[in-house]
Amino acid sequence: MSTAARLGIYGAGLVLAFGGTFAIANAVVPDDAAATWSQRDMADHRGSAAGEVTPSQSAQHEEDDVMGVSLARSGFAIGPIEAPAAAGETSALSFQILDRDGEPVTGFDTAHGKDLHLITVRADGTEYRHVHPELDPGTGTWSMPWTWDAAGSYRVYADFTAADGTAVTLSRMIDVTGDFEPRPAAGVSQRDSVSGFDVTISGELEAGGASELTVDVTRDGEPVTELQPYLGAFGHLVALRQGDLAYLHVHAHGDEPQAGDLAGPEVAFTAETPTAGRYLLYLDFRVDGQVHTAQFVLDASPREGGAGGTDEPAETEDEADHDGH
Ligand SMILES: [Cu+2]
Repeated sequence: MSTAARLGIYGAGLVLAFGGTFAIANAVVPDDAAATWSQRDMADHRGSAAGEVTPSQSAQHEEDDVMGVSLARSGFAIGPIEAPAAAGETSALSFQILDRDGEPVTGFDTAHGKDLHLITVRADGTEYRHVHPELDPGTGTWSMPWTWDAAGSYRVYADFTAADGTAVTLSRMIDVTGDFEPRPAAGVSQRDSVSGFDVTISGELEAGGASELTVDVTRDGEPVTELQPYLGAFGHLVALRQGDLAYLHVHAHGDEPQAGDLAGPEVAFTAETPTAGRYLLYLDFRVDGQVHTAQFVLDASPREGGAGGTDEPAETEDEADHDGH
């Protein structure tokens, strides 16, 4: 038995012997010992959850510094979100971005054509929305009319660039009451059909680096070449990590298009994928002034898996029937 484990039992004995609270145990245990225990606990939890850890699983355990899973970062915080409590009710959705002093922030920098991008998604990856609330510059309150279409737990992201140029994505969870029907986890999907458009995404996500992704838009089997600029590009792609809904950096290729420019049928992006695992992707694109959203699900391969070897992982059925480009 390790010293730390013996100390642990000794600590537990103290609690029993003195009938004390956890606060007493903490008070008599040196801080460094407590730190050792919590590290050991974390290691135990990983081991028991994953069993024998394979290289590909260990890639998923790599520490990463992702955006969008915290309500505070880089000196900013997203305050409580006011929103309709139940599905189908209409009122305002509103919140403030707060600075280190807890004061509402009233000055922002424009990025992708807007001062703040609001993304909402249900915990199961459905009910995605990407919208742009209005700022009341007097109070720092962002708001817009709002109705939830379905009950459940949602993550609400605020993606903005502060006046000092810091790009931040903060989020909060919010529960919406009503009849809740969770959807089963989505499988890998590289195609979507929305409003008569067929959209395909190609490219391989690789953990720990930047991956090139290309979307291809057709309508009735014909390439769509009338993609209009939307949010500073010919499409806006958001990627969320399944499991914690971390928010990834995705950049559109090319210079910012001007009004009146058209493009298509292909649009290229670079996505930074922190870990192996499954990712949910949402593409907003605009044709004839209408914005449509296509959804995809991709798996990121572990970094080690592709290094140097020629043995590619076996193709899934979905990939096998997907003609090369
Ligand atoms: Cu936006």
